[in-house]
Amino acid sequence: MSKKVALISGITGQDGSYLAEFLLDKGYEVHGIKRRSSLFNTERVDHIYQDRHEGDPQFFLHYGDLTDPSNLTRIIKEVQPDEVYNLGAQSHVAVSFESPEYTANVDALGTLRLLEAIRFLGLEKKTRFYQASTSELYGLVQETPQQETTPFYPRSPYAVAKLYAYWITVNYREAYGMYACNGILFNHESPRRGETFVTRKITRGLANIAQGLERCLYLGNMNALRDWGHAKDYVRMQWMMLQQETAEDFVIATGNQISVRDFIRLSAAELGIELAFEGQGVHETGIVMAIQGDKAPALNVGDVIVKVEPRYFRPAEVETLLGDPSKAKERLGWTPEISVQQMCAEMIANDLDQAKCHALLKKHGHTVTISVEE
Ligand code: NDP
Ligand code: GDR
Repeated sequence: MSKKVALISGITGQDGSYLAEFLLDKGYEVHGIKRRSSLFNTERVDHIYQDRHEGDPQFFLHYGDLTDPSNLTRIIKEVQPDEVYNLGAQSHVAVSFESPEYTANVDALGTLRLLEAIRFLGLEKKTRFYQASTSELYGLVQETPQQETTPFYPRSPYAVAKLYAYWITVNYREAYGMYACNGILFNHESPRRGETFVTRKITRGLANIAQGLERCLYLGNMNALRDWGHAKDYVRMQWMMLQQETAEDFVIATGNQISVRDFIRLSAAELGIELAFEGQGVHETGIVMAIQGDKAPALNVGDVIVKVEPRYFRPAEVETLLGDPSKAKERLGWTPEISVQQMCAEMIANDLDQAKCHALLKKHGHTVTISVEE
């Protein structure tokens, strides 16, 4: 049987990199769309990139952008993919309030452009399509836990754009008989998570503070509740969804929920720090109560290392999300294998290694700049 060919938009992102590894392990030829950038932006996939001039490469990158329809059509024509995974997006909810039109262009119309390119090229019976839908669609939740039938109520320009993408995917399935489906994924994280999402901001920030590279972590709403899973578990499910007889939409979640504040406590505990929270709202702080071990040499008991900063509050917040993954479990046999505690430990270990490297460089007189702008 000939090799399957997959095309991934958003290959340079968290999920794109894990999915590429997963598909290559399954014997796929993997193509990805990357954006032109003034700096290298392939850090997450560099380790799987092979020199095209050597060996038998199975991994290919194409310059492209979800805002550019002719470019997308050309890539799909060239690649003739069996499976398209649309993971590319302006994926930051807070940023979508700053750039709503761009977010709509990429996240909503970008999805339409890919679907239309497949149809225009006459590939609608060959190419299967996965859309990266999101728990943000539930926004102001109408039912808990959220499942495939729960009504949507998006609360940000990002979520509204993703609502369009969700329905246009359903529409192409119904109108043209395409194998097109939505994975409604709840938050998933990893050491490759972008530095400005809250979990990574916390693990990276606390590791830097423990090593004396930063003084304090500034956060927004610490009461927000999320159902956090590991990206590796979730990309496996993205693939499973495209291997069924008929295309269907699935909720992917762990079925457990913790608050941002709990995630801070978990992360601090991994660093041997006991944190207590005092005050309320914008006056809430996290104070070091005890330190065990030698992972946080730069800290003293009594240090204030977490503060609320109102500029991180969102114009409209999603306070709570909790998914019900029963359909995925029953129909596809999928269960998440990595707990939030294990994931947090992995993220802290990764960020502590980096912080230690930076601290060592600093000790030896090198200039170390830590980017903290979010
Ligand atoms: P990331 O932000 O890590 O990655 C987004 C990817 O999209 C990057 O490769 C980025 O490129 C690319 N991209 C951004 N804009 C464009 C554009 N105009 N044209 C082409 N590519 C573009 O996201 P994740 O990996 O975390 O998420 C993957 C998808 O899943 C996204 O669509 C996200 O909205 C969705 N999702 C994510 C969840 C999560 O918890 N992680 C949960 C539910 C849905 P570059 O590297 O150049 O910036
Ligand atoms: P989210 O993830 O908005 O759920 O979207 P994020 O990690 O950005 O926020 C989660 C919750 O934490 C609160 N929060 C903060 N968030 C950030 N980024 N920075 C802060 O300083 C901060 N302080 C508190 C937020 O208000 C929010 O309630 C992610 C993205 O990956 C989307 O693309 C995806 O669709 C959804 O998850 C599911």
